[in-house]
Amino acid sequence: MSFMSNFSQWLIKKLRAEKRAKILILGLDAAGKTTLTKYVNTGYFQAGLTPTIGQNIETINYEGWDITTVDVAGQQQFRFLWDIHYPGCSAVIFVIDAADIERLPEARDILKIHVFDNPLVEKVPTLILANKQDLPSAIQAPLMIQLLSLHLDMKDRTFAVFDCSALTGKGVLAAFTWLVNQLEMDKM
Ligand code: G3D
Ligand code: MG
Repeated sequence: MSFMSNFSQWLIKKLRAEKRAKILILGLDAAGKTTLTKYVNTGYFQAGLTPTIGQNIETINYEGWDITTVDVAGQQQFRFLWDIHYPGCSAVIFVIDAADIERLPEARDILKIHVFDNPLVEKVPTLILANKQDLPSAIQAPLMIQLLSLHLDMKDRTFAVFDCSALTGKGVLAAFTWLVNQLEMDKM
């Protein structure tokens, strides 16, 4: 059994033990949300997933684990619709394509609207993933924090930025370990 399969089983067990955790995965289209979700789910990379076009909501249900992925890009006029997902959410994961520097301002705008300025998630931990670290041009966490002004905007929030690759799996374990630990602490 591969390391990631072991990891997936460990994660599922851990979240089951914690009863139920609804985790929203937000981010621009093509950031890697579906790939990441499938990776965590199965323990391996899946190429050729159907690209997200327009409004896209995916829900993955495990016995004790409920992940809803929400693609928010280009949906400003429908923003009110996203609000139905936030209540009861235990954590937010915001996925960024760290190799797509051109879209960083857009990612920051969406992060601001849906996370920084969103009172519905102000108390939940936020995991920001600088995804696609397998690509040489990917920006790493310390610079990402500066470019997105996270050290200023998120100073009153529980958050962390992790480098990862949903393609190789590198960094995914560390990131989800942080998230699970936050969920456990919230239950104490
Ligand atoms: P989304 O769900 O956020 O819209 P997807 O994004 O999961 O559909 O991923 C968009 C594209 O990025 C996919 O490629 C996917 O394989 C790729 N991708 C996702 N994560 C990584 C990563 O960590 N590294 C690299 N190099 N690519 C990644 P295609 O070619 O199918 O569009
Ligand atoms: Mg998708």
